[in-house]
Amino acid sequence: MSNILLIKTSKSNLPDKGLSPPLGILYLIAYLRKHRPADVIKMIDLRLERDGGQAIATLCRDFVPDIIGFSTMTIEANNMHVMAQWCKQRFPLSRIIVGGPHATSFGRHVIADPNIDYVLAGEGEAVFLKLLNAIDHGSPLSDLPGLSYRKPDGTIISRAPTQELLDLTTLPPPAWDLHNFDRYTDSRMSPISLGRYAALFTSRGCPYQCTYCHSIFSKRYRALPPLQVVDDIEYLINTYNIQELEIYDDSFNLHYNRTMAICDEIIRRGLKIRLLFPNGVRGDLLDEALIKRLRQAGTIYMVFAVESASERIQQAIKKNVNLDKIRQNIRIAARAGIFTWGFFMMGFPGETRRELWRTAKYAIASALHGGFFFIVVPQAGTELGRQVGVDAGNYATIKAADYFATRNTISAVSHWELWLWQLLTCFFFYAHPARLYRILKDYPYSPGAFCRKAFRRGLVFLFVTFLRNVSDRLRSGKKHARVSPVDEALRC
Ligand code: B12
Ligand code: SF4
Repeated sequence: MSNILLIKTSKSNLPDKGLSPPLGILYLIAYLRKHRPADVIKMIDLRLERDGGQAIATLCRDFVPDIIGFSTMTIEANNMHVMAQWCKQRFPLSRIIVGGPHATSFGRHVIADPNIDYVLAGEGEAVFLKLLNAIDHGSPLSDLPGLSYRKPDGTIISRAPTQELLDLTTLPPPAWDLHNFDRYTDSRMSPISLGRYAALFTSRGCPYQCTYCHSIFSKRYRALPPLQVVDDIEYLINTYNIQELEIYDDSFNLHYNRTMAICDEIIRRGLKIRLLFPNGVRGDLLDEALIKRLRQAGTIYMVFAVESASERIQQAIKKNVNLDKIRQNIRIAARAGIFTWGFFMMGFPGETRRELWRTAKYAIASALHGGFFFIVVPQAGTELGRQVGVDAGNYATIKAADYFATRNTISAVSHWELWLWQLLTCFFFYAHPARLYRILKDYPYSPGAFCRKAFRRGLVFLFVTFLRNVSDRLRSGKKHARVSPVDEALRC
C-alpha cells in the first residue's frame, strides 16, 4: 500500500484560462484504484493555483506521499523541475516520477534532473502500475518499457515506450469523483462553449502519419464500442449534471459506421447534451448524412483540421487531406447549424509566400465561422522535429513553444514576415462581413454570452499575443535578423 500524490503541472504561477480536465491523471487514478485498491491517492491541478508549493503543502498537511507523479507538457517543463525540487526537499523519501507528453518527448533529459527518480514515456496506466509494483517488491526495473532511470553509478537507462497497448474496453472511466467540475466551467479547449462540461477520449491513437504530430498513444487506433461511449456520456449527464462534452480524440470519426452508431444511440436514448470537437475531426472522412446525424445528436461545434491549403505541403507533412471535400463539408456543417472552426498551420519547412497565400485564401473564402492560425512549432519526438533537428541537445534552451508567437521560422520567409502573414490572415478572415454576419446569426448561445466571450477570449487574447510578439520581435531582432532552422526554432 502506498500514499500517492499526482500533480498536473502548470506553465506559470498564474491561474490558466485555457485548460481542460486533467484527463491523464484521472485515467491513471481510475486504473490504480482498480488494480491497487489499498493505495491512498490524492491529486492536485496546479493550473488552478497561484502558489504551487503552498497548495501542495496544504493538501499534504496530514499526508506524506511515498510516490509523487507529475503529469507534464513541454511548455510546463520549467515549472515542473522547480516543483520537483520543492517536493524533494520537503519529502526526501518520496519517489518522484514524471509522465505525460513531455516525458514522452524528452525522457532522457528529464531524468538528468537529480530530483527526479523515474520518467515514464507513452501510454501510462499499465506501466505506471508495473513500476509501482516493482518499487513495492524491490524487483528489477530494467525491462519496464518507456522507463528512464539512473543506475547507482549514474548511468542513465532509457527504454522505448510500450507497444503492449491497453484494450480500452478494460480501462475504467476517468476518476470523475475527484474532479471539481465547477472550477473548470470558465476554462476549456473550445473557444465558444459555456456551461458545466466534461471531456472524453472515445478512442486512442491515430493511424495517419502527419509529420508534426505526437504519438503518445501510438499509431495503432483503438476505439471504444459505440454503446460503451454512450454509456459513459449518459453516466456523466446523470451523475454530474453535464451539459456539454468536449471530445478530444485524435481521430474520432476514423470509422464511419462507429461514428454513425454513436450518434444513433445518443438520439435513441434522447440524451440532452451539446457535443464539441475542439481537437478537430478528419474533415474529408465526413459526408452530408453523417454531418447531419452529428448535428441531430447534439453537435454544436466542430473543428476542421486543414493545416495547409498547399498540395505540396499537404504531401510534405503527410497529412494528404482532400481539400475540396473539406471545403464542401465545412459548408454542409455550417448550413446544418454547427459552429465550424478551422485549424491552420503557417510556417512549415520551406513554406513560400505563394503557399502561405493559398492557405490564407482558402480560409478566408471558406464557410468557417472561426479559425486558429498557428505557427508551426516542431515538437521533439516527431518526424518534423527530427527533420529540423529538434530532439536531443536542445532541451536546455526549451522553455515554451508557442503556436501564436513567431520566435523563429523554418519557412522560406523571415519570422517578421511570417508573423505578418499570421496577423493579416487573421484580420481578413475575421473582418469578412459575411463571416461576421454568420457568426452573429449562428452563435449557439445568447448575444450577451457572445459579447463576454468575444471580449475575454478574443480581444484580450489577441492583444496579449500582439504584445508578446512585439516583445519577441524586439528581443530576437537584436540577436539575428534571419533565423537558422534548428537551434533558433527552440530559442525563447
Ligand atoms: C486537451 C489538450 C490541450 C488543452 C489542455 C491541455 C492540458 N491538459 O494541460 C489545451 C487546449 C489548453 C491545450 C493547450 C496546449 N497544448 Co495541448 N493537447 C491537448 C490534447 C488534445 C489532449 C490532452 C489530453 O487530455 N490527453 C488525454 C490523456 C489521457 O493523455 P495524457 O495527458 O497524455 O496522459 C497519458 C500519458 O501521457 C501518461 N501520463 C500522463 N501524465 C502522467 C503522469 C505520470 C506520473 C505517469 C506515470 C504517466 C502519465 O498516462 C496517461 C494515460 O495513458 C493533446 C493531444 C493528445 N491526443 O493527447 C494535446 C497536447 C498535449 N498539447 C500539446 C501542446 C503543444 C499544447 C500547447 C503548448 C500548444 C501551444 N503552443 O499553444 C498548449 C499549451 C497549454 C498551456 N498550458 O499553456 C502537445 C504537447 C506536446 C508536448 N511535448 O508537450 C500535445 C500532445 C498535442 C501535440 N501537438 O502534439 N492542449
Ligand atoms: S494530425 Fe491528426 S490525422 Fe494527423 S496523425 Fe495527428 S491525429 Fe492523426
